[in-house]
Amino acid sequence: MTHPDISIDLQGDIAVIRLTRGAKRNALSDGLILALRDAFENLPTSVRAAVVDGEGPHFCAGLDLSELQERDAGQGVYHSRMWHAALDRVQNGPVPVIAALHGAVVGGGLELASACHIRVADSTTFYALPEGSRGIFVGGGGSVRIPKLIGVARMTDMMLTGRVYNAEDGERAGFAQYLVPEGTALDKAIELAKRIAQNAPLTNYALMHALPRIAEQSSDHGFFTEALMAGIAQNAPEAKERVRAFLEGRAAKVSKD
Ligand code: 1HE
Repeated sequence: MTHPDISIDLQGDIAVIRLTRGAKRNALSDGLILALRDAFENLPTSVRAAVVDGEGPHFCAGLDLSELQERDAGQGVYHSRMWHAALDRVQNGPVPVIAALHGAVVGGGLELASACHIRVADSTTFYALPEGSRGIFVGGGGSVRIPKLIGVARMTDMMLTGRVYNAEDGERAGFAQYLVPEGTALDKAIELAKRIAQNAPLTNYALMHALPRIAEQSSDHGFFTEALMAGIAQNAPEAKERVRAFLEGRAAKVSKD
């Protein structure tokens, strides 16, 4: 059973998960957040990579402000933890996830985008954290994930001053890894997902689960974890076959084109 504000389109080994609440700028109600969690928890095992996009002129307007009723402190904590659990399923779910961005990527929408592994933005994209001017704070993991993309200083500035980054400045600042012409973010994201789906599953697993942890370890621990992950990955039969294929001239060379 899917939620009316979400659709899941299986295209071979790719899943395109779309927010379909365009009339409300894909504002994330509690129901929609839980539906996102369920979608990532229940992806068919045949899926090897996923794309998240949003219907209509904007990727996502963030938290559904109409649901922001009077909560006491405890309820606020539980609400934030619900978002954390859902976006953890995006970041640490079964497969790499690519966000296809356009229009507003603001507040909780930016928190969702930052839980994905790659972000592709079209030229209409803009980024903001209006929490600062709404008198609230991020609650969907933004204070952990967004500084990893753009740094603490930029995030502080955005929240203190309401600064909005356009697509070009946003790409330079580190929000997105790809900047593409208007209307082409989804196509580019699907192209990348198809490429990612061809990787050895253990390589994708290492990039999702080992790399972020290594990046937070001390150098000494990081080198050791890296060595363990390298040993495990190269021991897989698929890795041996891929190396053999290159040595026998059956695999593509690295090319700059
Ligand atoms: C909404 C929301 C929403 C639109 N919650 N209903 N996020 C924000 O502070 C961003 C608020 N939204 C906006 O600034 C603008 O809507 C947009 C720049 C995203 C888009 O503007 P526009 O002119 O294309 O659309 P609109 O006319 O403003 O909105 C269309 C409808 O969507 C309208 O409802 P309608 O019934 O009058 O048609 C809007 O009320 C509705 N809508 N955004 C509820 N966010 C885990 S903590 C995370 C904390 C946060 O995310 S705080 C940031 C919240």
